[in-house]
Amino acid sequence: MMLRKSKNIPDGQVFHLDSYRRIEILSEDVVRVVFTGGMEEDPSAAVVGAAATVSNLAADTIEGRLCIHTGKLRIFADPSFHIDFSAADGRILSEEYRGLRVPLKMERSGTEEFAAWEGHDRPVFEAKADYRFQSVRRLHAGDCVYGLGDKAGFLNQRGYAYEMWNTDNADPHNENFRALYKSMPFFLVLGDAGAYGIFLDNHHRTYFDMGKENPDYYVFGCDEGYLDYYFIYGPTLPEILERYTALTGRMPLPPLWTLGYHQSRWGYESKDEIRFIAETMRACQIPCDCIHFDIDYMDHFKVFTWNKERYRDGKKLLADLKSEGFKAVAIIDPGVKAQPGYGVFDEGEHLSYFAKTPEGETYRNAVWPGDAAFPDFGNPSVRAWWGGLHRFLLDMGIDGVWNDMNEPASFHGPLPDDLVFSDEGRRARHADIHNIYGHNMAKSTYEGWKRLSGRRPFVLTRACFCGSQRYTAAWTGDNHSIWSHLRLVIPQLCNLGLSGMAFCGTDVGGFGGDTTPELLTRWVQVGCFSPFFRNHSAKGTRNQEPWQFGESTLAIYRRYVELRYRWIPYLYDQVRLAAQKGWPVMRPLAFHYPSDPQVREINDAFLLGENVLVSPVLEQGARQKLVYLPEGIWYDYWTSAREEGSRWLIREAPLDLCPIYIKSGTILPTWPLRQLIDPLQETELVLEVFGPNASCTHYQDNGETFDYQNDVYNLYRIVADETGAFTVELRQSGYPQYRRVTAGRVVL
Ligand code: MIG
Repeated sequence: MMLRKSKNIPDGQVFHLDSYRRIEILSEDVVRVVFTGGMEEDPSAAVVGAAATVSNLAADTIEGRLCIHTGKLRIFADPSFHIDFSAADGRILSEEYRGLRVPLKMERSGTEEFAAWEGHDRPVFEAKADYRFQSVRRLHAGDCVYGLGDKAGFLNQRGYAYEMWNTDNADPHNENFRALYKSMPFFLVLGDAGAYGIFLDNHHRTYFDMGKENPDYYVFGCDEGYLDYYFIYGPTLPEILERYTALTGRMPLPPLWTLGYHQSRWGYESKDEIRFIAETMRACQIPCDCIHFDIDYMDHFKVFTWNKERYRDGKKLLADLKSEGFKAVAIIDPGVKAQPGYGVFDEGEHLSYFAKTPEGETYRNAVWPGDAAFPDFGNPSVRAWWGGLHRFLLDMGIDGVWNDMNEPASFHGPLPDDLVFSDEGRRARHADIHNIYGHNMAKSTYEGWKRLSGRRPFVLTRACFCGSQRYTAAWTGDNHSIWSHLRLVIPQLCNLGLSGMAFCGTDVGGFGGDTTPELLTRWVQVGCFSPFFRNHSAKGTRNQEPWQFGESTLAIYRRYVELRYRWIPYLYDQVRLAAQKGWPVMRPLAFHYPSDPQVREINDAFLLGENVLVSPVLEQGARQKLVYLPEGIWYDYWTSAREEGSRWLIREAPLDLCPIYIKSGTILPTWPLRQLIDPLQETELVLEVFGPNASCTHYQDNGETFDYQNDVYNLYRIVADETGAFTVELRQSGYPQYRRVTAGRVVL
């Protein structure tokens, strides 16, 4: 047995229950529980944080029960290895369920074969015998469960069962899906005693039943790997996020242009189409910073090549786009066309960098280029090699990289479990590293790009694991142009944000199927507030660029993209908080109003930062919206009407209106309207002041380099009085300052 204790942990903070079980006290609020069953410990893909010294630690054993006090938490371990947690004042936070799992005997009468005969899916009966390692923990009345990555459905995941196994499933995503592209085995429980989080650091296949099999408890567990989890106390959700991301890392500041509007489609099949999109975007005056290049730009879908026919003169195309102010993001899939004579394949073969069958042959499966080999991203040398291949894209004039198909997906059946990969120098089976394949690919891309360019990289990924926020933004994959998928946007992005993935978005307008003008309109009203903002759609579906549905749709679309562009400084401030504290940009109301039971299950509204509440219309034909305002005073963004909180109200919401409320006491920093983001041009900050004694902290830098790490940035503290008159204080100055700070609007 090999012990991999947490970084810097003093011996006195490690409690061995027996030779296979230990508890590590990482800080006053964070506790790690490791039950290896004698297995060798895996390297963690997620954890980068180290332990702190806990000065007021005390432990005693009473009647065989170990009790550890940290000052904030009490941790108990009984002789049957039940682990319980309570707050320092004795309130129980989370305790192990005593007794056997008792799946509810839900009646399932009728012969399912008959239904299957007509083509109905057989229901998956999750109730399964105990996992090899598991923790069964009590659910208390009123507990809500959040997090768990990109799982489809509602904000509160209580009552559903999930699996962590990165899965590309093209069927319309629904709340009954057990797995999707991402594995983020971290959840938060918000209950009456406060909130806590649990991160199961196991990148094998894992299971989470959040009270489906029995409403009295939840279960998380695994049959492969072992139990290694972190209990993270709050009691508030922001504190949990801060501690969870201290452990697994935070998003780095992205290039500022990536917060702009992105236009994409699979596929723009030629350079002429791309040029047309760029020209029309400017002609229609839709602010836009980036065009995505999907797989058609490649030569026969070979990664790190260029299609010299349909995308002839690629360098010129990209240079022309640049001169019009567009950035370009290119897609890269993991599958390398298995074709002798193709440099990337030959080199990977020569270096033995591809996954092997147990017999030692390079494994092949079909993806877009046909037969392909799969790089072994768990090997640091493979990551360095792959990262270096991006030199090709950089030299062409590409600005960012979009990683797709990295679950990994394959056309001829799934990759067999026993394929040979590696996990940081150790031999591993595909089943062992499947869930971190996308994570390691994004890591390789981020690190390669950073090394090659010296600037902030932009990576976008479909598959990921906990900790991937250190390298990449994420989008939610192949949604459809259906209203239920518009309704999915808020809970899915809020839960991704609560899982540490602050920089995320959905395909605006829907990827599969034909969108409608009304759906697209309502989608952009949500999309313009999502951290990553891209309109993307699939081949063969109706085109959904903003101008496709005539003048009136275009006018509304433009209005919301323009709002986004004016709000870039505010948005960037929220992104900086994500980089500093791990707080999501798009937050459920419960994040800031946890003691208001009304908000714990709000699926149709969210907070952008702390003080902007967005409550979009998500139903076809609806022209009113039922809005809940939490405690305090709020201002209607459009009419400046002052509204009392702690109540529901009905807001008129014609097709061109998305209800937005700003909390009293807020200053929104904005920029004048532009067609693209260029921080070097911004010499004026325009403030929108809501309510008396409002304030904000605003951050400014060049939006492109890592110079901010050497204090090349400004931090403004802006405070208004009861009349709205404001003063600006510079807390840090290391970058050319705004020449003017003006009040564009004062609402009292
Ligand atoms: O199976 O590259 O989710 O965004 O346009 C299709 C083509 C493969 C799936 C991605 C989608 C992308 C598409 N890809």
